[in-house]
Amino acid sequence: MKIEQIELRRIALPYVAPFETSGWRELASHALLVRVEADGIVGWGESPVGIGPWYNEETSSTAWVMAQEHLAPMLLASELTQPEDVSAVYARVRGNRMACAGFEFAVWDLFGRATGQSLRAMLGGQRERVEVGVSVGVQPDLDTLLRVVGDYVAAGYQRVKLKIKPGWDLEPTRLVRETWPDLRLQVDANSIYTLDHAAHLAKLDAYDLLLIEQPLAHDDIVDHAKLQRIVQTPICLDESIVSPDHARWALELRACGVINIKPSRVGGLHAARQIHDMAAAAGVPVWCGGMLETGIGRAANVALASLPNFTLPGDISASARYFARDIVTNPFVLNADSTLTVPDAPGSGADIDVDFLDQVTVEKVILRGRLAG
Ligand code: OSB
Ligand code: MG
Repeated sequence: MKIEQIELRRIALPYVAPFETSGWRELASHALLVRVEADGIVGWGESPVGIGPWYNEETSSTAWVMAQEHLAPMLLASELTQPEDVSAVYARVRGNRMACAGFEFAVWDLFGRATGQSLRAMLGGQRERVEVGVSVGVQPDLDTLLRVVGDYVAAGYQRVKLKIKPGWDLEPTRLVRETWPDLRLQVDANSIYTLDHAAHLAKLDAYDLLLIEQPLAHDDIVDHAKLQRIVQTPICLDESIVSPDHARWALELRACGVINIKPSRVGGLHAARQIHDMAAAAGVPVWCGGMLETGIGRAANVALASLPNFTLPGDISASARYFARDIVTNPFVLNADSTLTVPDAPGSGADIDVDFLDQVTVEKVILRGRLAG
């Protein structure tokens, strides 16, 4: 199969509330969307890049440039027999994995729609529903935190993740744990601490947490291995695992007890599945992280999370937790058992709301392959 046409869009889609981590604050999705077309069939993908290089090195602007100057032309020049081929097309690209992932998702979606297979079936997923939780940003004060967490618990979320940073770690965690003794609870530091904080981080062991996510540098594995020997709670790596090789290094060094897999962070679903398989072989559980995706990226995450070693709840909340209105006509809704239902329609199952998408599109460009003959 040859991709005949690629449409790229950058969007600005406001969140229902600002999202604040240890290092940045975001008010809207600035994702790059990729629409691929071949033989009259269409596939959509999302690169959930942020406005600045705060989570990883990519931004909405770098992805926009990469997509037009390199990634779209490379894909248009390639012959594809299966979605996994996209990894080979982009093997020469250094970094820029989120930009690549948007194209890769779109090709999976296209192949699924062309063959009538759901993304879950193509990936080998088994579950019909996946357990999910909610990621709660840094709040202005403890009263607000209790109200926000209380609202999510009341909405049916059975697992909560708190964003932490120095000055907003032990107290918020203790308070939430005391208020909800049985809640499945975990924390995420987004790379703000150093090994000097090891004794401080070990105090989190008192709060019966599922895991402590990415406490140390975004590109570190070795110091996390040292920290895991001091802290009892499983360390979970997010930012540090950008490829299957990085997962292998972390597993060999026992740098973490859990891996957060975000397909966008590792360049796509094929690499994500490889990491899933390696972690399963090592006896390390994984869960699906999120990047505040729209309904397009969310569908890819939900399908991936149906694989067997995704045994911890994902950061894949219902669409309403992020957006007043999503860019799909079939947004994800939370089931009473704190799960989302995995779509079984062909491809990702996401139905694009093109009218609304047009309203939130900031820039759009169409690229075509060289005509045959
Ligand atoms: O570190 O997991 C993270 C959002 C944006 C960037 C990084 C992270 C997050 C989240 C939110 O924690 C997860 C979600 O609900 O999509
Ligand atoms: Mg994280």
